[in-house]
Amino acid sequence: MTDYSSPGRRKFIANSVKGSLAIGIGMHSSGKLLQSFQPLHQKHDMQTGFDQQPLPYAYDALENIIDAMTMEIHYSKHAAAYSKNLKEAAQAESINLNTPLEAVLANISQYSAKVRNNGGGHYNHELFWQCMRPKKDGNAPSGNLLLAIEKNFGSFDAFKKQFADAGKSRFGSGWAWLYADQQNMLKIASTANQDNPLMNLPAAQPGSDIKGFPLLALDVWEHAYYLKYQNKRADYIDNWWNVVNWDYVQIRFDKLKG
Ligand code: MN3
Repeated sequence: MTDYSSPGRRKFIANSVKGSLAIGIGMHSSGKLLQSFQPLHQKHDMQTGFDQQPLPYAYDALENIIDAMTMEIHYSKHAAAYSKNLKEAAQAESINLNTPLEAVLANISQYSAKVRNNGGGHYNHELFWQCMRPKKDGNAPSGNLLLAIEKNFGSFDAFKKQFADAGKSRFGSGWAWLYADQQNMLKIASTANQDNPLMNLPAAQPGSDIKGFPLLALDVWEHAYYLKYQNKRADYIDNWWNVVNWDYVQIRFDKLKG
């Protein structure tokens, strides 16, 4: 039960309101100019906490696209470490653990590399698990999401090719994204390391132009596929389409209207 009357909670709400106003006039509370950044974290029922949530299926549920051992190590070691390290960094940098993680990411340039790497790492993996489900024949989006994909990318196949290319061409470790930009246009991009489209990266940094609300996330770090696919990242991506949870992507897409 959330205690809205507690001093800490009131302070958080006051700071949130102050933050929203600051964003509204294009200024950060420190007085630094922001690049017309929208308060994306206000999509309230999509907010992410700092704790790792249970995996929504068993480790072997995505066989034979992603093997059980990869899922177990990925979830219980790699992803668990991002959450643990994020909480450590948050304490060290006086970040209120009741803050939605999206709000921290939207102001990531204020924080350390540890918050950026682990905050992104935790957020991205929480999203990634939800973006998958057991293999389904003819797996594809439908309805208004499919129409939007066709409108933005020409066809579902053209979208898949462009998205897969983003993942395949990411040098080193990173992610491929389908996201909605600040005009709610669908875009595809790849980010390095654990960066994501929610982050307000300084203009000079790679990926600073990728800003919006993430709809679909693909982890292309080697730890996501190496046990089964070794150096064949392209095969991992091609197979991954079979386990994409389009119902979940649709839920996120529907939030754009609100
Ligand atoms: Mn990973």
